[in-house]
Amino acid sequence: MTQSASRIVTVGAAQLGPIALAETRAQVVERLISHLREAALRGCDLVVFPELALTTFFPRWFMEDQAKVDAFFEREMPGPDTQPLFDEAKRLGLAFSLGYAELTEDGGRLRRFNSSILVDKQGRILGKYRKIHLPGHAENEPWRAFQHLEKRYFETGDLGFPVFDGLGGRIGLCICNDRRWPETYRVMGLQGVEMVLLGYNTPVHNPPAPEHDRLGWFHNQLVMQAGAYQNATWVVGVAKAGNEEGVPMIGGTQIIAPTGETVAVAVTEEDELITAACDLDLGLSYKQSVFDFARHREPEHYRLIVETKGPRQDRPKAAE
Ligand code: CDT
Repeated sequence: MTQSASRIVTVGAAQLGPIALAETRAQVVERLISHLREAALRGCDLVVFPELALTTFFPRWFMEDQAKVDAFFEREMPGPDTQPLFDEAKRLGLAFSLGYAELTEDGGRLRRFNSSILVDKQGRILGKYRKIHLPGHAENEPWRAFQHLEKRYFETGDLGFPVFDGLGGRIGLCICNDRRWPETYRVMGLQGVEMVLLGYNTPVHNPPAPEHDRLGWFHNQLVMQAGAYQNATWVVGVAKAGNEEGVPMIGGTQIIAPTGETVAVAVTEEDELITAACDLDLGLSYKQSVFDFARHREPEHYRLIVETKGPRQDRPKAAE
């Protein structure tokens, strides 16, 4: 039997500890660059940074002054503060993914997204994703210990769940809350995704459902392992962790194989790089057997998934 060349992508999952409100972009970029240098020493091809990796997680505050909100957004990528990150990654021959708040002008209208980009080893932006599953709420809710105003500050992403050819494979992007939804992974799975890169900011405490608080770490691992196994893909989940401006956030940065097994996991809630050599062909046997979608999926019975947003009480027929 002839064997094809192996497709190993060595990944660095670059967990960040808290970013203080007072920290400047330049200071944060220095931390990201330290991760890049460590990743290069450890032989990485790709470094994955968290969601909204350039500032503190600002949706925890209600702000009426739009100028104050916009100060957390990037108007260009790379811009003056992020160019050094692109330059150093290129110098080191590293691809990377980065989450940031994107402010863009579209036909004279300002639009704001919670975005993530994939940058190749030459410093070119290969692809962009804009977060679709925005959690939280849109109005100030002062009863909460802290706010989660993603529904106020961002529009729903308009780029679908894209998969990009890069690093010798098929790479998908999603962001934080997306990881809890099986549709996220399946839409990428149907495009042959081989590695999903995602960053997150997950507070330990969920004000509307404090009974979930003790399960945050478990749910994080549960959903990413399920997404990996059920779609025969690597999943790289990267936290911004620790106590950020008085709000504790989970760590649990991990690299998960298409078997559903976690192969590397962070043990701190600080800046910490974990790495793994990921064989993109490891998912093949799953894609050709139990998860051979073309043979085994039954989409005519899944119509409710796209036809209905919330649960329906009228017991419709799944297929007609
Ligand atoms: N950033 C982000 O999407 N965080 C959410 C918190 C959910 S509770 C409002 C998450 O799913 O981790």
